[in-house]
Amino acid sequence: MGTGHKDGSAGATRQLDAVVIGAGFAGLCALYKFRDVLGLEVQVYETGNGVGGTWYWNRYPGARCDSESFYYCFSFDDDLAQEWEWSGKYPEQPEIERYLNHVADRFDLRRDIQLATRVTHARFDDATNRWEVRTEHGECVSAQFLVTAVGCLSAANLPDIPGRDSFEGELCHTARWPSDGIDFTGKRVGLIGTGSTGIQAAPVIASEADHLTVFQRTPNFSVPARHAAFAPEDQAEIKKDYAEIFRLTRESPAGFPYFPIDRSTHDVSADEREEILEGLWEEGGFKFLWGGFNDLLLDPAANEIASEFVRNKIRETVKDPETAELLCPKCHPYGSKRPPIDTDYYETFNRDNVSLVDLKTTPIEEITPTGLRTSSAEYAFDVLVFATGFDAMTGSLLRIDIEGAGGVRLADSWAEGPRSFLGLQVAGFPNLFTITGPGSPSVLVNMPVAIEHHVDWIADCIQHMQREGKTRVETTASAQEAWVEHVAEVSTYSLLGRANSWYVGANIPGKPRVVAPYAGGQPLYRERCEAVVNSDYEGLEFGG
Ligand code: N01
Repeated sequence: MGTGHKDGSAGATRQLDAVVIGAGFAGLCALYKFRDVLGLEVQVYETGNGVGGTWYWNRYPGARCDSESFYYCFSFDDDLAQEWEWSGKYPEQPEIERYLNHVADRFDLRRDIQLATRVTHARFDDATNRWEVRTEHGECVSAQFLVTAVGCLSAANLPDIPGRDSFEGELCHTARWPSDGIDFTGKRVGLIGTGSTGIQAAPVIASEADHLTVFQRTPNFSVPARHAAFAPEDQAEIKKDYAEIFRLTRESPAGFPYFPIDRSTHDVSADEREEILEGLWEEGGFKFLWGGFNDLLLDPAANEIASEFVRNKIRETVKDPETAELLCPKCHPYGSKRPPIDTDYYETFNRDNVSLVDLKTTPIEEITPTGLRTSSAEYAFDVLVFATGFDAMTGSLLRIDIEGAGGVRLADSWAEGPRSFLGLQVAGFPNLFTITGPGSPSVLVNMPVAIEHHVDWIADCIQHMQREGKTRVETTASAQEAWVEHVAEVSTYSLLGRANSWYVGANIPGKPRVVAPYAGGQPLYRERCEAVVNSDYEGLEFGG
């Protein structure tokens, strides 16, 4: 389809079929599918100096996957799945980055990826039905389709704490970790944040530093990962069953190769319940969330039983009862904040060189040149680590100035919170597709599974347009409205919106409170996406 030149030289604007923003899991998958399967001319722009997205940026100590390696990967190519060897259940960041680099090489993707290039603007031209895309380097290209593969958790949130820039030691956000690392030996370290990242980082920092002080605003429920290396026979077993494993990931509620058990918490006796919860705890990982009782995220009373089970595990593990109580979440249901899984997180608080500060009772007042001052004490640090998360779901999209039909800006369209059709298209923004956009299950599903589903759906839609000779596709305002209402309604049945979490934008001051991911589960979502295709794309309008 494409007619453009690739050298970016002066003269006619380069004409592309698609621009993809981002070269993480989503961008790599999209490039492969659009270029090698559909035959489109595609340019990928990536801000980082390497491919990998999340797995390029998040190099903090302890960074590792918390879904199991053998299904936190691509399923689109059998040979790829058979060839790649994972070292164990939960690989560390460098291994996943190596995997994504292998994918880039294996499918010769690099020639169409421009690294170290941030897309700053994208403007839709109504007259030509094309996007004009500009980069930080002043390049401008024209593309029929704009596909965002920017990640749900990539716009780092560095809270504007008074005095932050006066700190004279080393200050670093976990999602912008220096590539040569930080040497904690002999250092006094302050760690702000106890989400999945802080919980992964704390044990590793504590094992290296002179002293680690963890600043906790909200305690979190964490379940042990129970990481283990794979033996050769484990890999062989997995590979024998790969087709079935991938099928289950596509059919299960959250993209894992298992389902919740078909009983509710109240269907079983107290003893049996304890036995089941104990079994899930011993097995470790996300099964505690997605493979347990089927009412865990629906029924507050059922949830409280699981929550108390985890609290008791914390009390058993942490020797100092006061610290243990501070670590026990009491103000939100288990799973309403994205629960971490960990390796020795609670055990870390039994070390002599680790202390915990409760920011609920003693909030941070300022960062000083030498450390940090709370309402009750002053702390001196050599290194301050911000594990303070992300402007999730919308941040990475809204940091690009996206202007749709009639000059409407995405930031204005979403001023009251994100609005989309299926999390894939936005009314008023023709030919824009948002991979794992807000309004889709995205972060509530094992991400590579959610990504491959979206890339396939978008590719099918583009093929449909090619067949019909159409150059423009846009969701209708009414289809979008109905979907936004459905997403909001479904979220009322789930406990997911109950906490002040990034799921609802509560971690970013001033952000509208909206449950951004679709909480109806993967099967229902896929059914809706398929129904759109089968109804000749009801909810979308084609033109050109
Ligand atoms: O970020 P978070 P994260 N003052 O937002 C605290 C994925 N992930 O980077 O809870 C003091 O969860 C904040 O406190 P509170 C995963 O989906 C995956 O840890 O808002 N504290 C919280 O404790 C995860 O959910 C992997 O009260 C402040 C913490 O900082 C998502 O990324 C690994 C503060 C932020 O927690 C985000 O996790 C890691 C302030 N001003 C992450 N602002 C995998 O392995 C924020 N906090 C796949």
